[in-house]
Amino acid sequence: MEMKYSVTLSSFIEIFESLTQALPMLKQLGYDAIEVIGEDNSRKELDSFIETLTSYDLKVSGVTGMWGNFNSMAGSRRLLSVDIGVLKTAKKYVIRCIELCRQLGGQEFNICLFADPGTTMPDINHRVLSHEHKLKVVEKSFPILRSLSNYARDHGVLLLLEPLNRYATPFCCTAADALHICNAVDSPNLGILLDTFHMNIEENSFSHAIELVKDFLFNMHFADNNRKMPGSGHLDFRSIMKTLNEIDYQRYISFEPTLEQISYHDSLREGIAYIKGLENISAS
Ligand code: LER
Ligand code: MN
Repeated sequence: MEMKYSVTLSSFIEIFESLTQALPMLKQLGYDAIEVIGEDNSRKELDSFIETLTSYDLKVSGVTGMWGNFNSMAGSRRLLSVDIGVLKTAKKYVIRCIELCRQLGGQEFNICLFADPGTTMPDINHRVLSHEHKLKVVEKSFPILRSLSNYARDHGVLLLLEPLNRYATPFCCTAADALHICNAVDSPNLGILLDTFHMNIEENSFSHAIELVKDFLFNMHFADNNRKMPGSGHLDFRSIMKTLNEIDYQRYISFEPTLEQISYHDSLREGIAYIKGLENISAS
């Protein structure tokens, strides 16, 4: 199987090492690319960043959307908002990230669907919303997603819907939810990104979820159940890799762990080695 490996730069937020020190280490450990944080950079910063990456023979796989409560701006990026001003801000954000992705030579940008605060109560009883409730909230976004997908297509970038678990946002939580939205939007430029950390909470089965969306699956985020590198927790990456082989997945696997200063070199080394060891796990 022809797998390509990336790591999200958002994983390095707590790490005190300059990028120029971290990049050669990533290359040496077997990473092919990095996924860049979806925030503003000046043209000058971008140019020097691209130069540094190229010098280490690393690519940009894509741009990670900063949604939810990642930072103070992320909260206003709500594509399911009923407020026209907020919607405009969210659309502008997607457009900026598509442009950033194109400038960096990346392939994809992930979208997570957030609504206005108070739309749903934080659910301390761990319930999910009914299919009808989700549909009522998400269907307003279909024309927006269609026009953003067209914009992304014109820039050579794929827009990927990433289902998140119910505690982040309850409107698109499963592969089936994302598939429903993709079918309704009906744009060949809108695909799906599955994240094993969120899947662990929401899906009945890793294999069934991957198989269900195989024609739309253009990126995977890998983290274990504890949001550390694969192999540190109890997720069944054997079955995940086996299913990815079965569907002949040949896109990026982007590791998206929460790294800690004390252990991050070892984690990055052990995690990719563990997954590379499962690369040829038989589909039979
Ligand atoms: C957030 O939990 C996440 O998984 C990110 O990929 C969202 O951009
Ligand atoms: Mn993710």
